[in-house]
Amino acid sequence: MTTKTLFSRIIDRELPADIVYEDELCLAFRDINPQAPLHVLVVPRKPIGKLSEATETDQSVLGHLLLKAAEIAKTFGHGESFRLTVNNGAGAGQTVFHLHVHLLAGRHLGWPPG
Ligand code: DGP
Repeated sequence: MTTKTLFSRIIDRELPADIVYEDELCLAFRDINPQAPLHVLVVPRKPIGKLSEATETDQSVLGHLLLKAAEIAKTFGHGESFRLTVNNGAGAGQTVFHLHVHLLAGRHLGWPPG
């Protein structure tokens, strides 16, 4: 038996979340620990553990996540200035092993990130 990821449980409405967008391929909800005025996680319904585990068959869903993240940024008035981040692996700060794109906006975002 495989254990559902935390984000699969949110997708299946077993856990609450502040959902801002959903469609047949992805769900987007506010991060529980926001690092910017707008901090949304864009998550594929398919529980890919991390980006480095994605394959060619995931190409369209990966593109979809980026396009939807940009659309969501625009919806919230940040279409011209936002950052997308994918943490891949514990060493890069990944804590939830269900691929997700962080959408951050609404403040100055320094470079390089920490
Ligand atoms: P990462 O470190 O890249 O794996 O990001 C995981 C993010 O998920 C982190 O910013 C906090 C967020 N998070 C963890 N648990 C929950 C939760 O139960 N609900 C929501 N909305 N966000 C969560």
